Order: sequence, then structure tokens, then C-alpha cells
Amino acid sequence: MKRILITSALPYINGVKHLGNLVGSQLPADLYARFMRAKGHEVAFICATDEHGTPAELAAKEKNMSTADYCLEMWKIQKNLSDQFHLSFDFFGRSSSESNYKLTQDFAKALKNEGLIKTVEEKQLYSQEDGRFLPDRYVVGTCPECSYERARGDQCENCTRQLQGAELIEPKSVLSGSSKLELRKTNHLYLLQSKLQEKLKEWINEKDNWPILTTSIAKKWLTDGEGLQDRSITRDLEWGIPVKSNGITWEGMEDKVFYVWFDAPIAYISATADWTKTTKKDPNEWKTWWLNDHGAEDVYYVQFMAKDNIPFHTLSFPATLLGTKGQWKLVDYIKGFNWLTYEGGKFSTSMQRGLFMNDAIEIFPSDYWRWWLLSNAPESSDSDFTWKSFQSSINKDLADVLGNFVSRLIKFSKSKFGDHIPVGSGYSDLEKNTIVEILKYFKAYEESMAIMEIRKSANLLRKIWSLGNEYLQTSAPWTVIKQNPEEAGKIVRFGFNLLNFYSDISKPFIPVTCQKIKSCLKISYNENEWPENRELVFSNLKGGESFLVIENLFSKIDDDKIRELQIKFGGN
Ligand code: B3M
Ligand code: ZN
Repeated sequence: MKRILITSALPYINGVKHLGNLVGSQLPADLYARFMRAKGHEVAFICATDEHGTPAELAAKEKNMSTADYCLEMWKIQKNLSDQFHLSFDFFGRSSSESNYKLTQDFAKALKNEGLIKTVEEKQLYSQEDGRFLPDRYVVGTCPECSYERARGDQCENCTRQLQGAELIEPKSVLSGSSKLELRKTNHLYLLQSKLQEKLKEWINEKDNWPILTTSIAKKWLTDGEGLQDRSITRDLEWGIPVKSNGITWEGMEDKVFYVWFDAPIAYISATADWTKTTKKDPNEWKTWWLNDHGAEDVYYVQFMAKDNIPFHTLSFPATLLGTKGQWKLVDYIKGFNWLTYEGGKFSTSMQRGLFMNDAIEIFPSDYWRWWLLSNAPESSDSDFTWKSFQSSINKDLADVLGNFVSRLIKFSKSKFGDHIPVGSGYSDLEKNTIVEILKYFKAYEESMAIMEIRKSANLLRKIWSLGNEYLQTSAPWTVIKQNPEEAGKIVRFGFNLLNFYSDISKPFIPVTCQKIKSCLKISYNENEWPENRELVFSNLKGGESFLVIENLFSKIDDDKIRELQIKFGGN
């Protein structure tokens, strides 16, 4: 049994997240957490809302709410939607929690004690019209690297380059649209990341099993020297974690807050602490996940995120952890994702473009979305959501393959043998060969799930489902029963054992469907059950067990519905 720590990139508090956010971190992380729990490992699956920085302030302004009230309202909304998509976080916390305030301030103090923080006078964009400095997302302009015209003052979401507002071409205030901006002096605390360059390079170079996407982005910043420039970790904002620490006075920092990207990754740790303090016998259990001298050395830590977050997770956050010279756990594996596009265009929260979780869950059940998003996850390249592709995936993979197998088996059994599974005769070569074939693909499925190859895992699971249909087609119980009811009974019993097997191994992808199948079989649904005993697994059901008929496990989506949705949500 291993101990697996899983964190998903913290969704910004502003607005309901779109399907791109969902598949870009939280949903694949949930798939992996479910699989590792089912395999009997101890899992800590942690996430939280990322509540500081300009996204929160700007969004609250738009709603004419205090930022604190806005964040609380949005945390509840995002938590509720996570539940509706069956994201099985062990804890969904908040980066604005008291424990994150304290831990962030403690980290800053530790870094200062290691001589890794200095006060730097810098020039920030100041807007006369707004009467304030314009940090990060308060300013928008053209990216100097890729000419993307909606680059923000902290990062270009198009080419992931981390930016300073003053680098933008033709910068404008996001608040007033004013371009009458001037550079004014202001003091900020800088984390001397450059001093950690060699340590970080050494750490990254040890990661020989990381996906190319992750290491290439990390090394780009390390070799070009870009990513390890000393970086400001404070901002001229009201909303955020105040720059103070017990026992340390930060000269001239009285009205500054820590930069959101300084405190947000620390929230992975503080949310774990909030989790164990509120739900565990030992409130300090969080230390066994995060401190190497408390047992975290044996933890396997995996982070899930979109590619624009990779620089922060391979450089800034490890620099913070290493810089304190504490016993902090560093990530073992980063699963990064490319982008999900929407009908050939970009998803965008700020531009309200694409399909958002609250709309999606109203239209189709969560398993439909889970299946399409995971089987099309933007792993090695971008994926494009189109309504046509969604329709085809639901109608073919779910309805025609898994759904068809279930309905043919159950309808035939009910009509010929009543509502009890027939015993029938013993398995013959056809069943034994089918078992060998299924176990071959099942082994490959488990292997790809263990290394988070998501699309490959979905393809293997679909193949395993299709072998059930092939078995029914070949064994043809509807023909056999005319001559040999005993043989037909055996086929049906084997079919039910296949069904039970499917309802265990498909749980990470489509948990609600698996729950329905278990209730049809009158077997209690246990998320952490996994078919470990390969030999017996297809004989668990001996015959005689009663079952309930499932009415259409999946409903096919017709062309009219798709056309309506394309129009409603702006698809092509
Ligand atoms: N809030 C997600 C984003 O960039 C960002 C992740 C923080 S993880 C510590 O959309
Ligand atoms: Zn760019």
C-alpha cells in the first residue's frame, strides 16, 4: 500500500469554471485518485479555490460585492459543482483560509532568514485615471513574445511567458481602459530565485520520467535563465495575505499583500492541514504528507495542471520550498495538459466563451461529460470540443457499446429466466478465451491508469466493454436457448459476471453509471473495490442472485438536440 498525495491546480475563484479548466487538472486528478484508492492505496486528494490576486478583486468589483463576500459565494458554487461532477476531493479548501495566511507568512519569514528575500524598488504601471497601481491582470496588452493581444500583466496565456506589466506593448487598464499609464516607483519584496538556480536544475534533471511537455517548459526557463530571475512576491493590492510575519517588520510593506502565485501553491499544504485538523483523529497528520522528516519521504506526490501553470510548479514553488531549507515534500510527478478548445476557438472565463460546468451539468449527466473529457483529454496536444464529437462519443462508446451490452443481457435474461440470474452449465472454451482476452486488456488498462495515460486508458476500457458485446454476439444465447436452455443460462450468468466486472473497473471514469449497475445487481457500491483476484472475478455471481432491470443506462443524443446546443452555446 502506497501513500499518494494528489493536488489539482487551484481554480481561480472568479466565475464558474469551463470544461477546459475541468479537464485541464481537476477531472484527470479525480480519475487518478479514484483508481489509486480502488487499488488500495492511501490517497490525499487536495484542492482549493485560488482566491487572491487580481481575478478575485476584478470579479468582485463587477458584482459590486466585497471581495471577501464574493469569494465565499464563489467557493460554495465551485464546491457544489465539484460535487455534481463527482470530483472526489478529500478536501476542497480556500487559499484565503487563516491557515494559509499564517503558513504563507511563515514561509516568507523562513525565506528572509535564509537571505533569499530582498526589498527592491521597481517601476510599476500606475494609472492616473484609476488612481492606483495596475499589477498583474489589472493591465492587458500585446505580448512582447508572441504578439497575443490579450496578454495579461502577469503571464501570457497564449505562450505561457511570465510577464511584468511594463513589458506589454500598448498596455491598458482593465478597470478603466485607460492607456494613460505611467511607470512609478514602488517597493516590493523579491524572492531571490536566481540563488536557487543550480539546486533547481539538479532537482529537475533527476526527473527522468516526466512528460516532455513538463520538462521542456521547465528547462526552457532554466536554460534561458528566464524562469529563474528574482521575482516579486508582493503586490499593491487590498485583497490578499498581508506582508507581515510574527516578529518581522517588513520596512515599507505595510499596505502590500503577497503575490497570489506565492500564496496559492502554499495553499496545497494549508488545505491539507485544514483537512486533517477538521476530519482526522490526529490534526497534525498533514505533516506526514508534507514534511519529509514526518514520513512524507515515502509519499508519492503528483500534481495536475494546465501547461501555463507548469513554470510556477517547476520553478517558483519548488524554489519557495527548497529556499526555506525545511523538510518540505517536493512534487514527484507533474501531469501537465495542453488546451481544450471549443469548436475551434478558445475557452475563456473572462470572455465567457465556451461551455461552463453549471450549464453542462444541466444538459447531460456528469458521466457523459466525464467520459468525453477524459477520453479526449488534451494530453500530448490540444483537443477540440465539438458538439458533433460529443454526440458521437456518447452515442457510440456509452450507448452503443456499454449501454447496448447491458440492455441486451438484462432484457434477454429477464424475458427468458425471470429476475434471477440463471445458473446454467460450466464455462466452456468461449468463456475461458474471452476471460484471457479481457484480462490481457485489463492488465494494459491498469498499467496505463497507474502512469496517468488517460486517453490510452479510455481506449482500453472501451475495448474491454466491446469484448462483452462480441461475446454476446458470438455466443448468441437467443439462438442457443431454443435447443439448450442450460447453455443459454451459462452465457447469461457469464454476461452478468462481465457486467459486475465492468461496474468495478469503470468507476474512475463513470462512477454514477457504475453505481446504477451495482444497484441493478443488488450489490453494494464501494468506490474502493477493485477486481484483484483475476481467476475468480468472472465467477463471483454463481447464479440464483436476483437483479433489477435498468432502464436505458444512456440516452442517445439526436441531431436536433446537437443543433440546438450548437446554436445556444455558440458552436459552429
Ligand atoms: N489558479 C489556475 C490558473 O492559472 C491557477 C492555479 C494555481 S495552483 C497553485 O488558471
Ligand atoms: Zn505570448
